Amino acid sequence: MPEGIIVKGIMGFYYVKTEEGVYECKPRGLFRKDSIVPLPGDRVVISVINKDDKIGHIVEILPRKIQLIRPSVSNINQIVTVISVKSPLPDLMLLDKLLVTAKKKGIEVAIIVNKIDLDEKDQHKIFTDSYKVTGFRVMSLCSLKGIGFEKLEDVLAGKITVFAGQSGVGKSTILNRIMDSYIMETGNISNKNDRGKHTTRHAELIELKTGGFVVDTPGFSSFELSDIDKNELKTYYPEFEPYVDRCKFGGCSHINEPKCGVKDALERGQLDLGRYERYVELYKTLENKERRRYS
Ligand SMILES: Nc1nc2c(ncn2[C@@H]2O[C@H](COP(=O)(O)OP(=O)(O)OP(=O)(O)O)[C@@H](O)[C@H]2O)c(=O)[nH]1
Ligand SMILES: [Mg+2]
Ligand SMILES: [Zn+2]
Repeated sequence: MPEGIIVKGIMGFYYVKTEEGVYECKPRGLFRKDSIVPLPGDRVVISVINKDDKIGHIVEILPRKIQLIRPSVSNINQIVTVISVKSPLPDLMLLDKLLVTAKKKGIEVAIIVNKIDLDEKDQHKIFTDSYKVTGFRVMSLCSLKGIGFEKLEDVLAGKITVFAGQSGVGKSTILNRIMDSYIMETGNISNKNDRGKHTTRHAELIELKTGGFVVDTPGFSSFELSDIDKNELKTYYPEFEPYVDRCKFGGCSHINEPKCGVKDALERGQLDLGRYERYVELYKTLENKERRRYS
């Protein structure tokens, strides 16, 4: 029986890409009983009902490596987080929360700074510099003029990548340009809300010419960390790692403790102050949440 990957699911039908093409499949009754819902990204085994019409049944879902809730996809290897220099201005707190979440799930991350054509004062350098110390890959892009895409295509090749970030930063424009065609709807924020577009959109894996898939997502304006303990937060900041050996106290949170390697590095200008301040803010938010839960 052929194996394949679910590229999208609509109204109970799943489109499974196999070596012999894309099959339209219904899940066998079995899954419904176990309340397992197939997801885009799932590797599945199908039984072929009609080879010419490409109709089949999903008979087995292979074990999931990773599952995201929003968007609802499985087995992704990479998140590309997009910010723009301007319109909208970057919400770096939102970006950091996404980076923390990806680290926690063990998913690779790259950052795109888009709309560099709107950059008057080389602001994008401020963002790229402050995130270069994190070790995450940072790329500057102008998706309108097609600048910076060679590097991006390298980063995407062979992987399943989700694009995420605020509304209006240019995620869909970037994907349309990569695909060389108009696949995703783009536009300004107010138009979209009028049409209520986001409510009906399904996550879909779009196959790249270079191998691999990309998934567009609707932008969001807020995002909460979940399942993260305040004491584990620091482990998702890769740039702290070279300095934690110099902290006097084991389990140092790098906030109030004396003789802290991270704070020393910060004073020497080896770490980015904004990133650190947002770390402290996130830590306090998690601390308050935990306090409320235990009182
Ligand atoms: N100046 C400039 N505008 C851009 C660029 N990339 C995208 N835009 C514009 O930004 C607007 C929003 O782009 P979209 O691609 O729809 O943004 P999105 O991130 O997909 O937004 P959501 O789907 O709401 O999350 C559109 O009007 C685009 O034409 C760019 O590099 N430079
Ligand atoms: Mg979009
Ligand atoms: Zn410390």
